Amino acid sequence: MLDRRQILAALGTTALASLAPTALLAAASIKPDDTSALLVIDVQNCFLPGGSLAVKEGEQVVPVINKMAKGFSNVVMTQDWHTPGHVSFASVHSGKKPFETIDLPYGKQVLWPDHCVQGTDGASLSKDLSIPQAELIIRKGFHKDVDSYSALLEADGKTSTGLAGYLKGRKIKRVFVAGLATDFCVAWTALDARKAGFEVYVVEDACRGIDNQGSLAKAWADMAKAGVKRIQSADIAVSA
Ligand code: VGL
Ligand code: ZN
Repeated sequence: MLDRRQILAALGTTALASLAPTALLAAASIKPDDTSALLVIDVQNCFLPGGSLAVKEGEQVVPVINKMAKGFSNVVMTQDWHTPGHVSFASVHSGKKPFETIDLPYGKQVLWPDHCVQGTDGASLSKDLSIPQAELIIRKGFHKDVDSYSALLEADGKTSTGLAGYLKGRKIKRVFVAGLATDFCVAWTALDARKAGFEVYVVEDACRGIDNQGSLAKAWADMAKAGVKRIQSADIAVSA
């Protein structure tokens, strides 16, 4: 993607006059700074083609995220990291199938195929991610009886993962969220980051959703209501 300066140089002043100014300003208008962090959510083998909870087109987020990450000096990645026999697995609830729900002490829980079991290949981050500067990998969902879609707060709504404290300690004010899946871990992370006081952007083309019973539309509606900004990767300048 050309940045504004390159476009100006390429067009020259005559051609430029014929272009609407808004078209120029729309390109790469957001410049991540030292108070910005990219959160790369759960780009793990289980959520990619061939994985036990493969997200449709999940692999397509990888090149988009790799490119976008070049614009960030702060990158945090997350890893869904469940115990064997985790409470979110349909296989541990007799008579229940994946994508059905049950009531747990902390609320409604969608049940999933077994996925992202600690130390397994399925739980590994995609080998195609190329973000050498990533400074922290935060694991979540490691308490056997509590799920954690959010990278900040477990599903009981009170157990912190420590990520908000980390980001605040590093003076981060804006977070950009990308990865898998839009309607679960990305959305819950974005909503909790808003609650924790961060300015939050979700990069739509750097995410893919599961969309179980309308969950994708609901997630976008909840995020809009909470003041999460929905952007595209092209809106972000690659050089910080
Ligand atoms: C996720 C379902 C179960 C996600 C994690 O990363 O969005 N979804 N565990
Ligand atoms: Zn999970």
